[in-house]
Amino acid sequence: MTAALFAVVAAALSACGTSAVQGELKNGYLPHGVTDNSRLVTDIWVGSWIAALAVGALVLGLTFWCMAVYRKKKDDDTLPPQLQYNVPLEILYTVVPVLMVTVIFYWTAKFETDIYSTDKPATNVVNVVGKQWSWDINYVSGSAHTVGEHAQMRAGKPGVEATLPTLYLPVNERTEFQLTSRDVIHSFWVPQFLQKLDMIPGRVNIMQVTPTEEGTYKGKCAELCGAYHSQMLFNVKVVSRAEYDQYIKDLKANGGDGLLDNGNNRMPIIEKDERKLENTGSN
Ligand SMILES: [Cu+2]
Repeated sequence: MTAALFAVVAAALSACGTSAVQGELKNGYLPHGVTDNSRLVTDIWVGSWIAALAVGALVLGLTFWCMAVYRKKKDDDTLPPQLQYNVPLEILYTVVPVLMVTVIFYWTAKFETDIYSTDKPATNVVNVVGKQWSWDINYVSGSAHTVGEHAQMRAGKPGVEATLPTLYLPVNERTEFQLTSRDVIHSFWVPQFLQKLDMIPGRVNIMQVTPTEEGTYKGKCAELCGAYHSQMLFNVKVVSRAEYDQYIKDLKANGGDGLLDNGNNRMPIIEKDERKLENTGSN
């Protein structure tokens, strides 16, 4: 049964042609990932689904098989063999799920450690600051900043998207995001990065990412943070190093010189975490 299911899934996956819809099935309907972590995230996502579907098919298959084979027959009032209080069976019921959870836990912990590792040196450091209901961006490495304004979506009127705060990133360079909040808990989420991290008042959370494809992507707050949470949006532009340097230069010439102070946050950053921002000089 399991082997048959794997064959079906494998056939479905390998049959993926150029069609966009089938391509999405191949990624387990995740958005197309655009960082060096995307392959890993997609693999654990698809692998988990295959394992879950295999277990589901096995359990449902055995259930229906029992219902069909051991159904009550006409004029047969004898009870089938009763299997309750069967110790070996009960041990099996316990050991198998524990093994399954252990495997899921092991791989999740291993992948998560890899994906959120901050061991490699980053060539670009950005302090993204969440606030009700927009984003301030401190380009620490370039010593420049932008101040986000709460977007008025006005029931889907066109053109608003272009007014959203835009985070620029150089392509194929490791960027370290130092995530802070001015007020309540927010969450820094670029869906196509396939990973996100909370922004906690008083804390500095760190996530490193290497965007591998130039383009414009959507960013959102992923933590319900008040009345206009749904309008807490931003754009991400992944550009060449030259374009990035030009952008920072323009920013500095147009009032965005230097960094915004995290000392203005409603809750000061706790001492232990201050060191994470120290090298940035933004405090
Ligand atoms: Cu928020």
